[in-house]
Formats: sequence, C-alpha cells, structure tokens
Amino acid sequence: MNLRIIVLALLTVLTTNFPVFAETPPMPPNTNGGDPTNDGMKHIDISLTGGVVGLIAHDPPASPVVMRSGFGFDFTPEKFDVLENVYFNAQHGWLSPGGFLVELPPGGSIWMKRTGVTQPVGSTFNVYEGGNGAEGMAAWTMNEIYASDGDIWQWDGAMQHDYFTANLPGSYSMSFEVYIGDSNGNPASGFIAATTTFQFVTPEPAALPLALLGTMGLLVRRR
Ligand SMILES: [Cu+2]
Repeated sequence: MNLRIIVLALLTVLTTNFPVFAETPPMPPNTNGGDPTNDGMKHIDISLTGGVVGLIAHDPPASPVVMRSGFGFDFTPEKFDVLENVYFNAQHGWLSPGGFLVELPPGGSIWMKRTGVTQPVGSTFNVYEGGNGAEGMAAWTMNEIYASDGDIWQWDGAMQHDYFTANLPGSYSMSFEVYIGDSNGNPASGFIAATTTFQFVTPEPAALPLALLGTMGLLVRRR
C-alpha cells in the first residue's frame, strides 16, 4: 500500500468508526455553525398594540443564521435523535420582551402559522418543538411541528426556540404569520396579524474538506 491509500484508509476509519459518545445537544444560542461572533439567540420580539401585532427581529446574530452539523453525533436522550446526521439550528426564537401581552382578548392567545418554505430540491426541512433554557431541555417535547403550510402552533408567551433541521447543503427559509386567535386557533376578529421569515444556510462546504486536509497533513507528518 502506498502512503495515500494508508492515509485514506485511516481517514475512513476515523470518520466512520470513531467511537461516538452520547451527549446532550447544544442549547439554542450555541447552534450556530458559522462565525462564532454570530452565536446567540435571534429573537423575534412580539408586541400587541391597538390590536396590531408587531414583530421586530433581533440583530445580531446576522440573518441568515448558519446551521451547525449534527453529522456523526449521538445525542441523548433519544428525543434528540432527530438532530443526528442533519444540519440544525435553534437560534431563531419568539419572545415578548414586555412580558405578558395584556391586550389579548379573554381566552385569546398568540398563534404561529407556517405560510411557506424555500428549500433545495429534494431536501427535507423539519422543525421540532423546543423551548427555553429556564424550562430546561427535559421539558421540551421535540415533537415535529409546522410540517406543512397552514400548520399552526399555540404560543404560551414564554421564550420559544425550536430546532430546525435540514439534510442537504443550501439555503432554507420558513415564513410565519403571527396572529391572535381563540383557544382553537381560529383567528379573532379586530386584530391585525404580522409576518416574518426565518432564514438559514448550511455551513460553507469548504469547511469540511479543509478540516480533512488538516487531518491528512497531521497523519503524513507523523509517519
Ligand atoms: Cu431566546
């Protein structure tokens, strides 16, 4: 065997058979797979004034947020398996910085409705229900939400970060309408909804080959 074959064989072993240890997934602020200066939570600040829903996107972190890799990871407990072998990000979140929205009608709540997505052809783009750090990961369901356009989700007013996953490199976005509804999600009359779009990209493709080249260089030098 020449050196190149040995190195490639070693790389294959390292990247496919290296023992993987189960770990808890990163919290939402640490799901950025790009420039670390863009770590942190990217909130949509929600307000309700005079019957009008207001949405303000917190910036930085910059949009689109960069997903991080879940390839080769073993996340625990089992509900976090959905983050394995995909890209994922949970930086986008819903927040009411002014506390409870006092203008809500009796029995009313805030609802989010998925209104559209963009994604590479043939890709999968999913969302799993998370929560916030104060509740703790144990309280998060990680159930799939927003599976199709028109799917709705009821917000309890606490900070909410969900995990968005994608299986192919590229750009992704999901658009939402935020509206006031009754306990079943039927829109309440007399309120004006607002819309926003969460944008994502996968890490630069150059990042992985460079890391592999670095490993190869190390192995060659060690010989
Ligand atoms: Cu947050």
